[in-house]
Amino acid sequence: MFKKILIANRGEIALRIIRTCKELGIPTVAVYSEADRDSLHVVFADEAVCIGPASSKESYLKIPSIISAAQVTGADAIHPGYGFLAENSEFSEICQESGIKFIGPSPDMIRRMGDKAFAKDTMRAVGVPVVPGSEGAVADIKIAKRLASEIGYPVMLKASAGGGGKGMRIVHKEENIENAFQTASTEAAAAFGNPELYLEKYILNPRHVEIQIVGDSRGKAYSYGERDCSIQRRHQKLLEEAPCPILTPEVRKKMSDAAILGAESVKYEGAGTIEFLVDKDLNFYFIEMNTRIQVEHPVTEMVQNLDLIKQQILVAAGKEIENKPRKAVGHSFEFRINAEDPENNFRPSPGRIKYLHFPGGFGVRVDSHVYSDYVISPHYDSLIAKLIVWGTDREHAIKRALRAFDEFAIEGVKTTVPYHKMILQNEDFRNNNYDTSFIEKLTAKKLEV
Ligand code: MV4
Repeated sequence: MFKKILIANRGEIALRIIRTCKELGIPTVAVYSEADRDSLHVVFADEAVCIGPASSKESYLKIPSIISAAQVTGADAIHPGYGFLAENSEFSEICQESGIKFIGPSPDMIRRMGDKAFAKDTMRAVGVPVVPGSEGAVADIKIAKRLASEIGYPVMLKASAGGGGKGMRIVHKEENIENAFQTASTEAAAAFGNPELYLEKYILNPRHVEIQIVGDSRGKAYSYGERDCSIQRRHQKLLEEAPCPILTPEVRKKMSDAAILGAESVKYEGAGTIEFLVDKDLNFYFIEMNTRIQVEHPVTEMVQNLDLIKQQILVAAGKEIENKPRKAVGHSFEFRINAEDPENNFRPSPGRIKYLHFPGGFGVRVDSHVYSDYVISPHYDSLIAKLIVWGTDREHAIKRALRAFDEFAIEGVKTTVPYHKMILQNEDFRNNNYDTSFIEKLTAKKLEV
């Protein structure tokens, strides 16, 4: 097992990883920027190294500083968390070259799954259902036009190096595809250094359902079930739930088996997420694979009674996975509490927390790094806490979530707590009658005078 693990991250996920390392008896090293001097992950870690000024580019993204911190403290493994360098193949490579175990997939795997067109081709080749569209990237506008007319409008243009909604364009009719192709590839080149686009049939108002996978070091992959992440605002997930309330046992099994097939076909190692779109007839289509632990991993932990960070560390240390998957028990939600003002277009609301009280009680978990008097920095993303609840079924989990939100007190900054309470009281949401257009429709309704 590892002698010492450095956590190359901050905020709630750094705390989350430190907690599991402590329970495993593994000493931890935190890295922090000058703006995070008073952050809890610095306090809870056994050692802490300041790696630079507030800006992420000069600190949490600065590979030489992070590698040096690991070397001077004698850390023999690095956990990247999510965001920052978690899916940076160069970082994974430099860890390998420095003799430090990167707790995640190989550089080659990160690169392959990071090319969304290539990832699709890989999945299609082994029979995982994918969205109908181009084979790989589309070379030019002429081919795009021909393909689109074969598939039928609307179609979607996506950047091969994009993902997570970045570099996507919906094209409703042929007269718009030329302009869309030009602008999307220019944007992709600017944003990702790669202009390549691929084309897909546009799936109308899908659900966004992802499968949690863990691949062991012997090429076997396990599925820990699905999460429904359809409640998104501008591709930012607001809340997630497990299990997905519209899947039948048959579709659930087929989707899980497809995810395992895809992961084993590339001998995937570590925690990964296979993203699908589900249409109104419960057909599912692979769209992307993420090679990191995700923000929403706790809802899977709650219904599987599993520590996913522990599984990641065990696999990276070449040990057998601890828990084999089981049928999900009960129902879980995660609500992302952001320091943003829902009354002001979700504008960030950094500042000092004047008063804070977190909810508790059976089936209530709060993953957060903030505390009373903590100053929320404007330098990083606005996620300040995740409220995770578990109930015996979806209705019970909703009731418990509302009870928990009533206990939630946070003063001094605006947060998305009121927005979550509004969603939980929405009839369509409570009746499980929603898809990825839910927030858009909710916003439109609110704007109606
Ligand atoms: C799609 C889609 C419909 N048709 N692809 C890809 C990245 C992921 N975060 C969202 N993605 C989607 N890909 C095809 N062919 C719908 C989504 C989608 C979505 C798209 C626009 C606005 C919000 C969305 C929320 C979830 C899924």
